[in-house]
Order: sequence, then C-alpha cells, then structure tokens
Amino acid sequence: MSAPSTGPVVRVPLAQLQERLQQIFQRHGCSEAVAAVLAANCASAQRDGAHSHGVFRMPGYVSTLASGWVDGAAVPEVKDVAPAFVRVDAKGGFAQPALAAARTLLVEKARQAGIAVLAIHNSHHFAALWPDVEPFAEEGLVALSVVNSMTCVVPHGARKPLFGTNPIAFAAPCQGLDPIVFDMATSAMAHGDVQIAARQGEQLSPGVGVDAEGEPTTDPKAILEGGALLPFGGHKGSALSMMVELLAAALTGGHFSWEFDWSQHPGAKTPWTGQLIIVIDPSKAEGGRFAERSRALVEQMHAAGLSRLPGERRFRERAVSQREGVAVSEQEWQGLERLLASDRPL
Ligand code: NDP
Ligand code: PYC
Repeated sequence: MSAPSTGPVVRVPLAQLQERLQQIFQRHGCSEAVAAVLAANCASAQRDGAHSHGVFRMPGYVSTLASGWVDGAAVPEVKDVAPAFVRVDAKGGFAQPALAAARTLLVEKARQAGIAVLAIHNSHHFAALWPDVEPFAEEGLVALSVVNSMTCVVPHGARKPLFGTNPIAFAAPCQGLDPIVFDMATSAMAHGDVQIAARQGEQLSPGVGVDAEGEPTTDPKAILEGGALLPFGGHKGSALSMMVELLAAALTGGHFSWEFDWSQHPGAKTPWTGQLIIVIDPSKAEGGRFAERSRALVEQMHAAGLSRLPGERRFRERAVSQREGVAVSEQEWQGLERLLASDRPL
C-alpha cells in the first residue's frame, strides 16, 4: 500500500468528505442511490488510509462515467435462484449497489442455510474489496469475496498478461476485538499502487513487474506503459488469481479480465467483470464458538511474536480519522473541488 500523495494535508470530517463525493458522483451521472453507495465506499477507504482506492480514484470514476462505459444510474436486478444462491445482474452499473440490493436476502439465506452465495455479473468494481466483506463480520458472519479486474498480470510461466489484479477479501468476527479482515490483490502490487508510485517518482521492489519487452523492471512507468505486473508468490499467487477468474467471472456469468473491450470509450477505467461473495453463519458450526476461537487464534499469534494483524493498520487509521478528521492532501481536495465545479472530466 503506497503512502498518500506528498504535500500539505487537510483533515475533513467523514460526513463532509462523503457528502462532497456524493455530489461529484451525482454531478457526473450517478443516480442519488448509486452516488450514496459509492461515496460511502470511497470515503471509508480514505478514512482507513486505503489510499489506492480512496479519493485518488475519483478522477477515474468521473472519466469513466463521462465515457459512457458504465451506467451510473443502473438499477440492479436481484434473482433468488436457490435456497443458498442469489444472482444479481448489475445492468452495466457498479458492483456495490448490486451488493446493497441483494444484501438482506443474502444474509437471510446465510442464516437459514448456514451458507449463501451472491454472484454478481455485468458489474464494474473500481474499489477496495474489504468494505464489501467487513460489515458481515460485524454482524457475526464470515465472508469471502473475489473480484476480477482488467488484463495486466502475466500468469506464472506465461509470456503475456492475461489475469487482472484479482483481489481476495476475507472477514471474520473475533470476540471482543475488531473483526479479522484481510484484503489483497493476487498481483505482486495493486495497479493503483503502481500508479501512485509512478506519480511520486518512486521505484518498485524487484519481482513486481515486467516492461513492454517482458524484461524485469522496477520502474512503475514501464509497467504501466506496455509492461505488466506479476502475480505475488510465483505459481501460488498465480493459482489464486486463476481461481478468482473462475469464481468471479465463469461462475457469475461476468467477463473474464481480458474479455471486455473498452477501446471505444476513451477515459474508461473501471473493469467490467463480476464478483462473488460467500457468506457463512458460524453459529451453525461445531460448538457455535467461532468468534471465541478466532480470539484464541489471534492471542496465540501475538504470543508467537506477531506485531500486526491484517486489517489492524486500517482500524488504527480509522480511529485517528474519527478523532481528527479524514486526511486528504490539499492537492486532492482541490481536485475534488474542480471535479464538482466541472461537468466534464479534468
Ligand atoms: P496490501 O498488500 O497493502 O495489503 C494486503 C493485506 O495485508 C491487507 O489486509 C493488509 O492489512 C495486510 N498487510 C499489509 N502489510 C502487512 C504486514 N506487514 N503485516 C500484516 N498484515 C499486513 O494490499 P494490496 O496492495 O494487495 O491491495 C490494495 C487494495 O487494492 C485492496 O483493498 C484491494 O481490494 C484493492 N484492489 C482492488 C481491485 C479491484 O478490482 N477492485 C483489484 C486489485 C486490488 P491493512 O489493510 O491493515 O494494511
Ligand atoms: O488497484 O489493481 C487495482 C485495481 C484494479 C481495479 C480497481 N483497482
């Protein structure tokens, strides 16, 4: 995860940031309902210091909306297809409003059957994945989600990019503590972090990507301009990325990361793919003591010397934002003002 852009920072109350983002989404073609969901998502990423998917993403959302690639006013269609399976056609809109539309039914099914699957297709996901799973853990459920993105990752052992950066997010309740949450791209680095590194003139670690000739590079610009990323962990990350393609696209009816053509929509940035969410009710499991057992695991990890659990940095940043306001660079705050004032992408 890259640092926020350098320079002076303003601290803004979360509600004010969210309202500003909602106004921008509405100004650039989203319905009020869609704008509210996306603004809450993007503001919470900024609040938690998830900078590659916070305010940094707003110009990309706006240019995509202007390009006609995504329908910011789409009304998702929810289908109750089986006792533990819900399908949503996002109708060419964003994935988060599709999840919001199906959420009550999904939770009802998970509580009844012990497990339920939500398969979203015809959807665009341009955000961090943890906001999609963390709320389930807050209500005592376990959730796993995968989403595929756009071709920019060379499968292990291959020569050309095919997979997306394909993140996996997981959330589980933990007795008396914040939920256990991890959310990670299956590429060595998220595409957003490569963009931030390029903008800040930083070099990357070896093993992250290749240039246009397929040669290893540490230059983020070489990765972005004709090069590609590599999976994390060699063949292991590559297998997980393949799994994400299967679950998020093949199983949902969405596009694989290489199956959509946005070339006729200059400015389009949001991958048109699919998303799968699996929700489990752990009260049905042996002993019904899942959250207690999670806590025991965390305690043992700390006893073994662990100093940082996945998700912990975000919860720490969240606490600071709640006390002091959400940090936004002055440059990005001014950028938001320009997006609000303009009726075209900047
Ligand atoms: P990171 O590598 O920054 O972090 C991955 C996970 O590991 C997080 O849960 C993080 O917790 C945890 N973590 C990081 N460092 C440590 C450490 N030293 N010790 C313990 N835990 C650690 O994330 P990525 O760069 O892989 O992904 C960034 C974001 O990009 C994600 O939110 C992802 O969903 C998003 N993304 C979205 C895509 C899309 O198509 N919509 C595509 C690809 C990525 P913490 O959060 O607390 O730092
Ligand atoms: O950071 O890899 C990424 C990404 C792709 C789509 C949205 N974010």
